[in-house]
Amino acid sequence: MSLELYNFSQSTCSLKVRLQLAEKEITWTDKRLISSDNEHLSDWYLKMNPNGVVPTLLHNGKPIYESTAILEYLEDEFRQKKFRPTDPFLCSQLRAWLIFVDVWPAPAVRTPSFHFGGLLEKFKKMSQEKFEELKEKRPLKKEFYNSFDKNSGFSEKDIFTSFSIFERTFIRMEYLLKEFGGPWLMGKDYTIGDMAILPSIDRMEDLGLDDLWNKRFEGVKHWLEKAQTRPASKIAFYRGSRLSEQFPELNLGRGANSSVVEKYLKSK
Ligand SMILES: N[C@@H](CCC(=O)N[C@@H](CS)C(=O)NCC(=O)O)C(=O)O
Repeated sequence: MSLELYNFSQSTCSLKVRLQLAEKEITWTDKRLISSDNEHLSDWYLKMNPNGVVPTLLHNGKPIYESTAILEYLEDEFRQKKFRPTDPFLCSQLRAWLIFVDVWPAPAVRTPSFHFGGLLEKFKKMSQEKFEELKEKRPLKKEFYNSFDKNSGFSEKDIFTSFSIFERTFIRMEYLLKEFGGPWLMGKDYTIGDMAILPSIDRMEDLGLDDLWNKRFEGVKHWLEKAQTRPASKIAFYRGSRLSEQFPELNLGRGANSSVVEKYLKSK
């Protein structure tokens, strides 16, 4: 059996799958790409993943892409240690949540990641010509790369929109925790629903934006602490996979951008 994961160390979408592989204790090969090398835009990679993004799972030579599709695939293929409910109603609730994550917080986390997390650094060093060339090569992300200035990042309006999407996410999480009785989003069992959102909220914390939920969404705060301390989370978030570790000069980490959050909360 061969199982390879093409991924970036810091990528929130890759982390969803790394969390699940660690939880299920599956042996896999780390095909780690470096985002600034742009190998994910090369012809050989686009043959496996026409979207030109990570992650891609290669299982016995078959490429599986879209992180949520990978989570479901691994549940179907590797039955040991299940992280999806068997009850059809609960399963429908889980799927609705996975769709919510893909539509709202997963794309929204890119704005603060690029703006505060050092991801702009590689573009600052790149010529405008090269930047334009790579933008054209991106099968799905051209519009996103058009929406920011490669030297100064995003507008305050875009950043605040991302924050309000996270608030919407926290409201939904508080609802799920209450509805199914916790401690996890789907009730007593940890599922791929928790793994799907953990990397995005961990990222917001790493960017120092945790005042968005501290003191305001207690359920989310406790859920995050509990999820981060799972042994599998420690494996997936290995040293060097967080932006605060990749860009120590930015002094990221809890509370680092609390003044931005304060401004946002006052503006509401
Ligand atoms: N919906 C996709 C999104 C994948 C995605 O956007 N991946 C990012 C890293 S988290 C990426 O590869 N970015 C490359 C780029 O922007 O060129 C999934 O969940 O797999």
